[in-house]
Amino acid sequence: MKVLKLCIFLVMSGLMMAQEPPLTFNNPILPGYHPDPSICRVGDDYYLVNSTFVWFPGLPIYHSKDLVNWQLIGHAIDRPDVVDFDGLPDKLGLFAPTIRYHNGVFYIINTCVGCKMNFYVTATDPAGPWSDPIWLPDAPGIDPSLFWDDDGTCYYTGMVGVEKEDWPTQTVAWNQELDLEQKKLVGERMNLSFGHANNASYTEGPHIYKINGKYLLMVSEGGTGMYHALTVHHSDSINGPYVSDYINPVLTHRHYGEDYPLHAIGHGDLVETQNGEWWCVMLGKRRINKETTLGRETFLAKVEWEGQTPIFNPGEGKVLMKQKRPDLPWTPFEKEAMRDNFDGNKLGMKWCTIRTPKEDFYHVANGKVQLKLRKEVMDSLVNASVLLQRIEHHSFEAMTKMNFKTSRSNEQAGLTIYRTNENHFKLLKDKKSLVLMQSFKGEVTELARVPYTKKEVVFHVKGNDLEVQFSFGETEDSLKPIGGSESLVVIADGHGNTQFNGPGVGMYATSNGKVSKSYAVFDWFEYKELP
Ligand code: 6LW
Repeated sequence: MKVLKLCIFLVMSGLMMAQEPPLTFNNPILPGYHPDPSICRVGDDYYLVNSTFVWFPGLPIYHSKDLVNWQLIGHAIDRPDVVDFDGLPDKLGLFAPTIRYHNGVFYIINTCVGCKMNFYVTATDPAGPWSDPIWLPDAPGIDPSLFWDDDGTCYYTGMVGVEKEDWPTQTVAWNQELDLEQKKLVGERMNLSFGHANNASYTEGPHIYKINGKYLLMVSEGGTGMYHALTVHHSDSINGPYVSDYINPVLTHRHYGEDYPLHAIGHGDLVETQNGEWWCVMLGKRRINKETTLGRETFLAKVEWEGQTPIFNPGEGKVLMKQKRPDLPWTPFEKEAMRDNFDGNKLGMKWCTIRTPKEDFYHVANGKVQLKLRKEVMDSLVNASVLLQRIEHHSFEAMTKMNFKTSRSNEQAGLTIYRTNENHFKLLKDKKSLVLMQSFKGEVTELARVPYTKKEVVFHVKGNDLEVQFSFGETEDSLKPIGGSESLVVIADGHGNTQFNGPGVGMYATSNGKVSKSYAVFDWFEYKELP
């Protein structure tokens, strides 16, 4: 009996040890294409939103209880009729958002660049439904934020260029009262800050906080690349004057030089936990040999105060890839299965398309996705029949099983890695072959072609840092390479790519400009991080 009790004790202890929350967390907290983060807290719950440009649905809302484990709970822009991305290049669309909570209502304020500009949406449930956009035609510039003062007045804080630049790329952070009853800006517009540096470029991403009765304005400056930085400015009045903190920049990686593996740190938003800690989410770019293939990701850093001055990771002064996690209840969410078997009657929330769909082009039934072949191609600035999920790791593999046969030479379907309409890979099945194609700066190259006429095919892609290898087979156990080791520089920042968005991997079907009644049927899609 004693032995049995000892065994039970050891097993239980093992289980308890197994569930012991970690002491640290790893950055990025949201890997892959998660730029321009904004965060708010409601009680013990945290909500975070990112920019998404022409991905649809847009403005993903993530929920967390511990600032480390995040769960996608919805999108603020998820109805095709509320915004129109048609004709927009991949670098335009939904720029930096801000999420805030006031008197029982969630607000997300944002800019649809190239499509009616500044607007806000509201919801009582952050998972949605969100309201239709309330457009603010009088609000210039981008990067809007909201702040409620103690007297209940709501202020719109934004950034805009200046008419007569005293230095190149000079911009200004400004604010103005937002009358939420009339749903418009009212009163005088006030310039708050041109940034800290006397040649601060792209002062943007402004947020106002009121801490111990003083107003703190935090902005980004330097632009969303090598010189990105966070600076803070103080005032006793909401409309200023704002005095720059001597410690500026309070956070940057620009002084670490070109070879540092984490750069472009900036575009931050502060949050105070229910336990009185302060943390900041911000964007950053991880680099391999100076290349950024995953886009701008979301990072987390501790903030402590010395008077009115925020000190980021005291003693370190930089974003850390691992650090002591926030003093919050460890709350992991159930991980999604690596293989999406397309159960149910709709796609999981991680799936997006490019630009606003004008018609239903897929449906989910009987554990399959039926992707309609349409005339539209992903090389054009339209919504084609493409479904993507974010690539979130430098070492990953993706695989899908497709059922598609055609007698028409214009019909194709298969697997894609997509960054922009001009920079992507396609591994497609057509009338009698499988063809691997690369589009780089708009130049299309056929990398490989193999004869293939069977109805079913499994496509596979494996990414490892800057290399990628595509494969195919009748089953996932009989994969053979197609093409050689190709370069993921095709989807890296620069090289014709916007640095704003990020890469996705997924499914694509097209009839290349001709009418078609065909469908490509996908049984499952698998994505996983490789060790
Ligand atoms: C965003 C601006 C920025 O609106 O890039 O990194 C723009 N910061 O603040 C697009 O992401």
